[in-house]
Amino acid sequence: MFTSFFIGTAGSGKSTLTKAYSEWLTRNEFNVVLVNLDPGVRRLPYSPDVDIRDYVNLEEVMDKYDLGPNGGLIASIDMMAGFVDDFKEEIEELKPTYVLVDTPGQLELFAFRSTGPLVTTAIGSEESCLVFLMDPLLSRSPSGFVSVLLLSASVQYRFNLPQINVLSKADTLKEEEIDKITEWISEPQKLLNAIDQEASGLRREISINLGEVFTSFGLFNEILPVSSLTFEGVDNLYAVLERIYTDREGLI
Ligand SMILES: Nc1nc2c(ncn2[C@@H]2O[C@H](COP(=O)(O)OP(=O)(O)O)[C@@H](O)[C@H]2O)c(=O)[nH]1
Ligand SMILES: [Mg+2]
Repeated sequence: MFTSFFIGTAGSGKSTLTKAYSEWLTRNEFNVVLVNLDPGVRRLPYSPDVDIRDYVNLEEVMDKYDLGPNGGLIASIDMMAGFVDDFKEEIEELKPTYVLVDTPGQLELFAFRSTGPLVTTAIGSEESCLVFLMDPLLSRSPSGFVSVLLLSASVQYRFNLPQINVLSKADTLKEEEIDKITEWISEPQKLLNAIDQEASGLRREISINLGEVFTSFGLFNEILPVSSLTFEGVDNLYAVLERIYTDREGLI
């Protein structure tokens, strides 16, 4: 069982990529289970096989504890922890080869509360990987891209699992923008040079020091431009995930 957790800021394209990747896997005759972990989502682009909303209902939580939407979401996510065993059982009964987990809309609710790491540990397998979606709009400018890398590093630090960085909605970027961003990853000095031109003072100093931090996180290894609309890069995503899963199996 190979588990991928799709994680990223609100609107970065997690649910849509979960759907696109499952379609790609199904087309290639793999056995896939789709898991929705967002208790507050009203409409999903796919129909989940396992759904947190069957266990925790946001509207009911809001009514029961007299909470607004934000408080209700936080409470719902915290409650999720109580159902991880049932959840795991439901997934395992379906005997999937691939498990795709769509995480809650707001990254911070999942990543920065205790539930996130608890759930990835409980329902993940030895072969688990995080797929971190980078917002294309923010990734276009050098300083915006540094912010995105910081967020990715923060998630990696929090979960301590193998992590792939995906440049999401690649179809919304011009080819030269994709080339520039991939170049920033393969040749970090170019990112630092671009920051040198864009930022000044303390922000510039900090960005340059961050270069070393990103290197130690392995963030300058690879970024995968992927579009759920055109399916560009989805085969690459599969190849990179396979490489990670195979490498891990080799370690066991
Ligand atoms: N053009 C384009 N739009 C996308 C892509 N992926 C997602 N979107 C759109 O971005 C919005 C947010 O996507 P969603 O998957 O709900 O984001 P989530 O909050 O991270 O789950 C929706 O309107 C999607 O249709 C993509 O690859 N290309
Ligand atoms: Mg979503």
